[in-house]
Amino acid sequence: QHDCQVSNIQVMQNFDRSRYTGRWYAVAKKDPVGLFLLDNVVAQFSVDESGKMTATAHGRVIILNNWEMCANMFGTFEDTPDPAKFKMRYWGAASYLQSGNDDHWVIDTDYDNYAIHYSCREVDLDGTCLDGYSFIFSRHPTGLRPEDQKIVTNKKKEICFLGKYRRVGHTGFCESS
Ligand code: AZE
Repeated sequence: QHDCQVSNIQVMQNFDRSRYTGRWYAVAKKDPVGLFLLDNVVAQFSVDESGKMTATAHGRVIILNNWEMCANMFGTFEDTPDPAKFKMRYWGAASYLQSGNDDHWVIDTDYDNYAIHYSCREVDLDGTCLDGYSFIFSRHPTGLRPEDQKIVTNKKKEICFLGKYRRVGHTGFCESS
């Protein structure tokens, strides 16, 4: 299953959103075109009383004229027929931050250690992803466990983003805000 067709990408089977709640540290990311979260990216997922998934995230960004700041972001998730595929509406605590509506797919997770997220913003005419982003999340701020690295590498290959990731550093930049 490596034809790189967005429509053929396998996502997490029987995704359980309640087990996905809580804090996830981004350990690697594949960037989209344009402005993006740079590092210190931490996401917190919740499920409300009605079962709807929401999230907050923060990360270091540089906007406008080299203004470095911590972006505090919010996301709400619209369900789709596939339990691991969502539409995420997102916005920043401040109006000058980014907002949008992206796909948000959970490719794989064991809920306790690692998660692989995928979002294709623009599908090319040939069905491959022209502009997309992805986060590798860990429950541990120190990174992925060695036993999870192989799984993650395989999934990066399956979503055709292998070799396009950068490590996400955690320096405590966003911890005070
Ligand atoms: C994600 C985790 C779930 C909640 C949200 C996420 C995405 C956030 C962005 C933020 C971009 C901000 C920029 C600001 C200048 C997937 C990390 C909201 C894409 C570029």
